[in-house]
Order: sequence, then C-alpha cells, then structure tokens
Amino acid sequence: MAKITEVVDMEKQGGVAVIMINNPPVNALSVGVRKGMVDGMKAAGGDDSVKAVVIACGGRTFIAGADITEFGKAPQEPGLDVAFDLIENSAKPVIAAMHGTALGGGLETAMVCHYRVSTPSAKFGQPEVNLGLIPGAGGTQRLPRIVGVQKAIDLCAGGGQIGVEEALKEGLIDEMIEGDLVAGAVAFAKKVIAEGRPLRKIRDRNEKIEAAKGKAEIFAEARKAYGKSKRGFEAPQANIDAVEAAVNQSFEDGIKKERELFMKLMTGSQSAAQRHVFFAERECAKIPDVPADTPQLPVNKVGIIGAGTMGGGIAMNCANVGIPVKIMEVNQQLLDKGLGVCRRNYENTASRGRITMDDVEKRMSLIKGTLTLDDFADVDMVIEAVYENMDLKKEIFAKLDKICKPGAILGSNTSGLNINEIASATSRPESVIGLHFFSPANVMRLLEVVRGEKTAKNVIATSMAFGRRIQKIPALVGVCQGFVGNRMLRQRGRETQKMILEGALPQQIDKVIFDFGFAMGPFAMSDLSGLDIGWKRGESKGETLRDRLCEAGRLGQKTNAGYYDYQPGSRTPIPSPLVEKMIKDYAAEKNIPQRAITDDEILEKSLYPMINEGAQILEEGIAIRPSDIDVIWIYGYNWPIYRGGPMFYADLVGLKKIYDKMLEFQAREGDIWKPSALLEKLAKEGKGFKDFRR
Ligand code: 3H9
Repeated sequence: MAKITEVVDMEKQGGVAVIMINNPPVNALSVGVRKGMVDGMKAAGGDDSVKAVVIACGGRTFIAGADITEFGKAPQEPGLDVAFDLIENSAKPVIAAMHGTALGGGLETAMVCHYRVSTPSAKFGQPEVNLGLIPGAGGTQRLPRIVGVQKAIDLCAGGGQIGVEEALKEGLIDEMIEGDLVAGAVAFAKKVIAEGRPLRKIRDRNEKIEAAKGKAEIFAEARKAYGKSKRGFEAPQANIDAVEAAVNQSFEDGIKKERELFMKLMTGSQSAAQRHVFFAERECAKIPDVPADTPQLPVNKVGIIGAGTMGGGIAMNCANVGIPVKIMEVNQQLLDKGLGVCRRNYENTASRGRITMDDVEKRMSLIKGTLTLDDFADVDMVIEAVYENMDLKKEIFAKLDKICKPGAILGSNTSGLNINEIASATSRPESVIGLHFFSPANVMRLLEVVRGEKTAKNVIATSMAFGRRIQKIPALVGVCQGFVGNRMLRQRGRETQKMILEGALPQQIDKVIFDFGFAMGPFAMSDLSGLDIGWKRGESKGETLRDRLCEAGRLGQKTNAGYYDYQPGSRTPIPSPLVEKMIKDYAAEKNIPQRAITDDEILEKSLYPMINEGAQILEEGIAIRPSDIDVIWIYGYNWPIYRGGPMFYADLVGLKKIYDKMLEFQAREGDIWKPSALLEKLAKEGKGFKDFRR
C-alpha cells in the first residue's frame, strides 16, 4: 500500500486502484481524507494501467460524515467539492465499497461514485438534520434522484437510516457483497470494465423526481408533519426546502440552494446547540478518575424492588435488552398490577407496530415477580424503587446487605435522598450507588448515576455501562439534595410559583416555557404528575396555594382539575376562572402586590435561577462538566435540543447579561438572587461556561 496522506493509502489490484481511508474512529472527512481522495483520484486518472477505482475504508465503518470538529473553524483546502468533481467526472468508473454506517458526507461521497456496493449489514443515512443541518455536499439533490422524493424527505428531514435490503430495492446500492468487501468491490469493478458499463451519474437521473414537479402539496404536507413532530427545529424545514429545489430546479441551481441553506444553518445557533449536544452526550461517558478500562462487574441478573410506575419501567428497560429481572412487591395484588402495566405498555407498543407480539411474550418472560427479597441472593444488581422515605430505604438496604452475594451492586432509584446515608445501612458502602431514572422510566433517556462518598470505581464503571446497555444516557453526579436535575428544577418552581402570586397566570407562564421549546410548562406539568405528590390530606392547613388546590380536590389531570380544568378523558388544559380567583384571593390574603409581568421577565426568572444553581453545582463538583448538566436537562426534562441545554444557552445569552440581571433582581427581591461565585467570576472575566475547567 502506498501512502497518499497520513490517513489515506492506495494500492493497485490488477487494473483497479483501491483508495483506502483509515481515519479512526469513524473515517470522518477531515482535511487529510479530502486531500487523500483528491491526490488518489488524480494519481489513478493519470495511470494508464488503472481502469477503475474503488473507494473503501478501514476500521469499523465507511465514512460517517464530515468531520464535525472542523465546523465553525476556518475552512482548509481542498474542499469536498474538489474531491467530488474528480470522482464524478472521472473517465474511469469509481465504485464506493461501504460497510458500517455510510452517513452524511459519507453517503454523499458514495453518491458521486458511479456504482455502489456494500456489506449485508451496512446502513445508509443523511443524519445532518440531527446536527441542525442539511446535507451540504449534494445529498439533498442526489438522494431524491435515487430513492424518490418522499423517501428522500424522510431520510433528510427525519434523519433515519435504511438497511441494505431497502437500498438494493431503491437502487442506492448496486450489489451486496458477502465475504471480503474490498475483494468483492474489486471483482465488481472488473465486471464493470469487462462489460463496458456506463459511467452513471446520479445528477443526470430525473425519472424519480419527475412526478413531483410542481406538486407544492407534497412539500406543504411534509412541512406540516415535521412542523408538528419537530416543533421549533429549523433544520427539518430547510431539508424539505432543499429536496423541493431538487425537484423543481436544475441540478446546478439545486446545489446552490442547498449550499445557501447549509451555510445559513451552519452559522446559526440551533446547529451550534445540536453539535454541542452531540459531543456533550459522548463526553458525559468520560469520568476523569474512572478510566475507560476500569474493570467491570458482570450484570446478568437484576433485582428490582417495587413494581410501581418506576420499578415497572426499569424492569422493562432491562427486559428490552434481554436482561432477566426479578421484581419484588409486598403483596400479590400490587405485583400483579405492576406486571399487568408492563404487559399493557408492551402490547401498546406492539399495536403501533414497533415490536411483535412475540417480542411482548419474550420480554414478559424475562420479568419474574417475587414477594420476598430472599430471591435476590443471586442477582448481580439490585435497583430499589420504593417511595421516598429514608427509614424505609435504610431498612431495605440493611436487608439487602444480608441477602445479596458479595460484589452485587446495590442501587437506589431515589430522586434526591442522601446515598451516603442509605449506604451507611450496609456493611458494603462501596457497592452502593444511586441509579436515578426519570418518569416514565421506560421512555425517558436520562439516568443520573449518583456516586456516594465510598462508591467503588468498578461499581461506577459498571453502572455507567449498564445505563448505556439499557439504552439510557447515563450522567455521573455527586450527592446533594435533588442531585443535579431536580435541584435545578426546584429553582424554577420557586420562581414560577412566586410569579403567579404576583400577577402572572399559570397559562401565561406555561405559554412562555412552551414557546421556548419545552413540551409543557411547569403548571401543566404539575397537573400531569399530580399536585398531591408529597401532600398529605390530614396535615394540610391551606398554607400554600398547592394545599388549597389539593384540599379542593384539584389534584391534577387525574381529577380533571388542577391548575387547569380538563374535560373528562382529555389532556388539554383549559384555563380555570376558579383557580384564577383562588390565586387572587390567596395573594390578597398574604398582601402580595399585583403587577403585570412581561414574558421576558417570566423567561428570565424561570431560567436564570436554574443556570445560577447549575453554576453552584459545578462549583461544588456535583456535576463534572457544564455539558453534563446540559445532557441531564435535555434527556431528563425535555429541554429543547436546539437550545443546547441550560449551560450552553447561558453562554449564548452571555453570562455578564445573566449576572447583571441577577444583581437587579437581588436588589429588588433579596439574596435568593445572589449570583454564585462561579457565575460572578466567569461573568467578570468575560468568559462562558465553555471556558470552565476544574
Ligand atoms: C456532514 O456530513 C455534512 C455533510 O453533508 C457536508 C459537509 C460539507 N466527526 O458515536 P460514537 C466521534 S455532517 C467527528 O461514540 P458509535 C465521536 O465524537 C456529519 N467526530 O461511536 C466519538 O469521539 P470520542 C453527518 C465524530 O460507534 C467517536 O467518533 N454524520 C464524527 O456509537 C465515536 O463515536 C453524522 O452526523 C464526525 N462526523 O457510532 C454521524 N462522528 O470517542 C455522526 C463520530 O472522542 N456520528 N465522531 O468520544 C454518528 O452518528 C456515530 O458516531 C456513528 C458511530 C454511528 C458513526
């Protein structure tokens, strides 16, 4: 093999030049790859003994896209367009040989080749939309010309992938290669030469886009559907615009339109946020003092205590990936109820066609009920998911200490209690860890892994890996009340409650938060979860507004009344004149002056105290990085991804602006608004959370 650049080699196999890219981990199209393709194509073009070219990759995948780390930096020559011109206009056939995931710029590279072959397990997609972008190297123009308009819209605006079967059917690949891919691709190339097959250019093919010409309704419908399922995101709409240009404009004009849209998104804040989230998610897996090669414990059997909503959801997570679970309840009735809910959830998923009834049975057969903790003697990990009561949890952990085998991980799904105190009930605090799932546990992606003072490193490494195995995004946090997510949420709750007593209505606040991009505002959220969480009828004395709502039987959606009214069977909140009166009466009784509160103030007062608490959390070392906090809010609380998480958003607003606003509120409303030392320091230094180093 002759080296062309550090990351690209070339060798001749008979009359076929094989350009081999080796740019780990995912063969992204970094400058060295682009240069290698340019020089390789030039060399192959100038060598009379070369009759065809194969482009292939070493390692785990074909090119998985442009190098995202280069985005936002000064462009380096040669551009991808130079390589693409050489490939597409080559006088010798060029064949892409794909394995793994041919994504983004990778699929675009394949589409400028004249032919494409792949392994049986390869996957293909244009996931740029997930980074707030559109394909920027012809993907929106070439893909519809092969797979048709509707599929191209779905792949570009939806960001999904297709497998080989579909790719073969659509003509995206010409042949599937069993066995050695490069050898198969070379053989295919020889066949192309021997048969004198034409140099096919996708750009010249119009048969699959013809029928959609002038049919604005196809695109209007797609815009509507994606406007709903991806509310607030700019990129899906831009992807649809680009595919529409492919249909109605010349190839050259379509490419121009694509470039224009790509550059607009690339320099905008949504893509910056989504690219931040991409890296934040991966960074979150890295723990400075727990290296990636830390030995892990086996997790082949899991025990769950409590078959309520949380316990059942956690059991489903395990069964989904084939881990057998024993789930314990205090009596048969509760156990049957819990198992029944798991089955119903699975059956609902099956009725939507996402799994088969066979899968339902297989998964349910992995979840076994028990009425005694003694059955947990052989499990590798226990996850306790009973209600939040320290005495009860300690009692359970003391029992587990006696029953479970040495080395078993003892996890608690507490949403805020002190893990160190729970661990103190055992003789093995090194095995105790918090595993905080978010409701509904079978849906929400976040897992806060809570490290106690004495938790062993292999227990942390195993718990993080277990989280990934059950398809969660684990984030490691330290012990404090409410950990990271709920501790920050409390700050927002405090201010939104205050604002409704000062003159804002629940519906005004909820609309501001909804328009910001959350799925719902705090009051609609309270109605959904139930106002009576942690409220006791016998002890309630009407001291808070919440007390009064609960005392009036307004417990939320379940009673068709909470902060809002609900029609029976409907989840649509209707502003309630009665609640408005209750709020006004309460405020009058407490002598709280009323004023008009602007939407801007609502947003600032909802988000700034969370950001300040996030800074405090970083200062205390409870979260490792600001980007971990972003991941927690995105995957645990549905913070809109296109706003990058609270800490990223804070940098976008500017810490100085937030700091000044906090001082203004502090002067007016007291020390609850005192900025944290870290926020103050970064703001005064003109820095952002992105500059934070421990
Ligand atoms: C694009 O192509 C634009 C073009 O249309 C036009 C341009 C003009 N760049 O996910 P993993 C890193 S936009 C740089 O853990 P897996 C990643 O950060 C791009 N780095 O592995 C991680 O680093 P570390 C369109 C990248 O096996 C390591 O690789 N393409 C890139 O679970 C391993 O990643 C995409 O959006 C990249 N493009 O999954 C595909 N990709 O180890 C994005 C990954 O330091 N990538 N890294 O933490 C993926 O979806 C997954 O990485 C992939 C592998 C499925 C490929």
